[in-house]
Amino acid sequence: GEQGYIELCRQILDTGKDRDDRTNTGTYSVFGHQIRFDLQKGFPLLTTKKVPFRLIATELLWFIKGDTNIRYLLEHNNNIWNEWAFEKWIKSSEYTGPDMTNFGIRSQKDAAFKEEYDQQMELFKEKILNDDAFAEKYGDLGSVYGKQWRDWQTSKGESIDQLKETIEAIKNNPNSRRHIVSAWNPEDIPTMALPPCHTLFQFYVADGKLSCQLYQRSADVFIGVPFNIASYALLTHLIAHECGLEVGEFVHTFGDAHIYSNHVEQVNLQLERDIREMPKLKINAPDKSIFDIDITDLEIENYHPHPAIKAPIAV
Ligand code: THF
Repeated sequence: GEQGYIELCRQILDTGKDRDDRTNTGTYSVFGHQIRFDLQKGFPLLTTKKVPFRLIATELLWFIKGDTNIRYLLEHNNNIWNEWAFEKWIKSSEYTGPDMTNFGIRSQKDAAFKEEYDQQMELFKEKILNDDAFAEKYGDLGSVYGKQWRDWQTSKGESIDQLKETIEAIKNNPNSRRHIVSAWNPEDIPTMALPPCHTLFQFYVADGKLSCQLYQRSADVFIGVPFNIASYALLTHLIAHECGLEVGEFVHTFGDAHIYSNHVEQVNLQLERDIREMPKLKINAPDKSIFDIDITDLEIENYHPHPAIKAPIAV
């Protein structure tokens, strides 16, 4: 449960290796770790800081739809993938605004630059929302999660709907050991905005309960992991709902689990806080399929977390 998350944070700060990374932010990291959540005991939205369920749910529904364009997220007031699309835009020959190279790091260190960046980002978002051709070209993140889950391209030019096939297999052959969805497609890695961090997941059915295990190759433990836990817990609930099963466990397995050096202070604050009772998830759509459920069908009850903690995201 949440205690496992807290222990992972402590372990990284106590024993983590100090390493440079792709984003040049610097991290402390451990390799290989596992946390388990019993979904019968409540929905694992962390209570030691407020985690925005609405953003997690709209992102997951976006994956489930097979959508890879941030326009849908922006329409739902969800900004968590903007930086990755924006990066593609500023690197294109059509971009003629001020130099935005390394905008992530620079906007943390330079207030005047941050103002310029915020302005360019607003213009970018407006264009994604209002200009269809622009959105098609620059809103798309390439073959990220939604594409691989719903429309994996084979060498024969066919499409594989991994998510649908896995759900059918859970219904028809629950004991199978092949309920796997992979987002890791070696051929597509070079054309992705970001190679998938949550790489592969597997389902398991026992005693009428559906469990899910995720292998996450790279984990931003302070910002990303609270989102990832809730996202896969929600996916497990939605598939269990679809298949007439109860929920079992969510097992979260990590490769490189890291805390960015500019998150250490925030993590230390979170570690001082006591863990509260887990909230409950309600799916108010008894007969809807997982492919039709929308955000208004989902509700979190009894969520009384400690306040949110702000931190910069590494791009
Ligand atoms: N890159 C990095 N460095 N960390 C990640 O967690 C991450 N992701 C996705 C892709 N690349 C990543 C993006 N997911 C937020 C949360 C999840 C994201 C991106 C950003 C974020 O900013 N969360 C804020 C709240 C934001 C808000 O309220 O609008 C937070 O404080 O939690 C992990 O898969």
